[in-house]
Amino acid sequence: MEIDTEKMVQQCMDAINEKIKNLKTLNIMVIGKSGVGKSTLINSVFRGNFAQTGLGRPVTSEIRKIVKKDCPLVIYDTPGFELSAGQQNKVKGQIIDIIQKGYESKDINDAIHCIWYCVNVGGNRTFDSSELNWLSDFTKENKLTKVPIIVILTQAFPVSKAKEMQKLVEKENLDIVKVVPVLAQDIDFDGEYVAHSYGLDKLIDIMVESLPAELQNSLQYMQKPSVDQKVKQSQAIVAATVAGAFGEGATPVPFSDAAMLIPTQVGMIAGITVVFGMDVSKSFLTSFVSATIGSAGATVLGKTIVSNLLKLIPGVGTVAGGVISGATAGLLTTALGFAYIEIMKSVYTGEIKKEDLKSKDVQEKMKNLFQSELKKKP
Ligand SMILES: Nc1nc2c(ncn2[C@@H]2O[C@H](COP(=O)(O)OP(=O)(O)OP(=O)(O)O)[C@@H](O)[C@H]2O)c(=O)[nH]1
Ligand SMILES: [Mg+2]
Repeated sequence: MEIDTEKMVQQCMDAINEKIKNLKTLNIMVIGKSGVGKSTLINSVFRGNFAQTGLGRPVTSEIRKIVKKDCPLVIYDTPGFELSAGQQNKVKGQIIDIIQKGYESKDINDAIHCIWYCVNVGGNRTFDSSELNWLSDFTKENKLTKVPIIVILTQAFPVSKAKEMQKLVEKENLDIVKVVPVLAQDIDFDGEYVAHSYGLDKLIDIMVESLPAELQNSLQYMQKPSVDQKVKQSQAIVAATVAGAFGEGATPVPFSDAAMLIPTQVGMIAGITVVFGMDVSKSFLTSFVSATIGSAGATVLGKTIVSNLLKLIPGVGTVAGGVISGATAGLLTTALGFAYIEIMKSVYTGEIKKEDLKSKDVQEKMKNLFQSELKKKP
């Protein structure tokens, strides 16, 4: 069984598209008074300028559903949310209705998975207790449906005021997941002073903790601020791949059939690419594959390449019996996964430009990354 670089890269591209298509839809309900910064927050957390794709489709008089084609994210926005006495209960009822319907559908793609309840910290606005009362009533109605509620203190500057408000909300002991202060965008005070955005990565941490396993990839695919969570989820993919394919009881792979490892590795690389939400081209993937497990045009994981690679793994240098054990195959796959995560991270943070992947420097870097991972003792 043989496979060449080009074929492997094509398989990666196909797997990436397939995985994106199969992502479950993450549904978030964003609640908060007009002007608190809901749209700004949504656009800072998720790629694709969600809150700017028009006003969304009105679901009720107060609630709009923002959908983007081929995107595993739906935002329910409440642009007209005011807390005038008459309106309070009406909107609450409408929101509960939507949650209830999703809950009853038993379809994960239709359920509301998370509520962002946004309260503005603002410069000199005073804290409005009616917001807390509304939230307190709402949590009671959410008793059965148990949608995780995150209270987000928006435009959280000055920090001291945000902290004060955080304590105030926490004191209420509401049935919520967390209170998190967030400044979604920098505030520039006439060039004299810049308050830097903060808290978005913390919000992602809380989301990761609150969402079920089936939605973690969708969240990572869409979220922008936390590269740490992308890395974490990618590492989990590597671990699951290796445990699944080469774990306890795995049959050794005959040396001549080293290409049998490829489909597993293709799935893993595709999974990591999706988590980073990055558009990768064939040439990008070709650069990575040739620098690590193959060389351009050559057969990937051909006998020679494998035996050369195996020499790098401590204690495996002399392969007996012409087979690759499950442990060795796992090691090879882990090294490949970790090297790919490093590259994705570097590209994501702008440390390396996508176009530079073909350059000699970066090729060398990838090769070294992979080989130093191989040399790590399990
Ligand atoms: N610098 C800075 N400005 C913000 C931030 N959040 C909101 N703003 C500003 O506050 C104003 C209102 O923000 P929006 O995001 O439109 O508020 P909204 O809650 O979506 O308002 P509605 O759609 O009317 O309900 C805009 O001028 C934003 O630029 C932030 O984190 N940093
Ligand atoms: Mg808005």
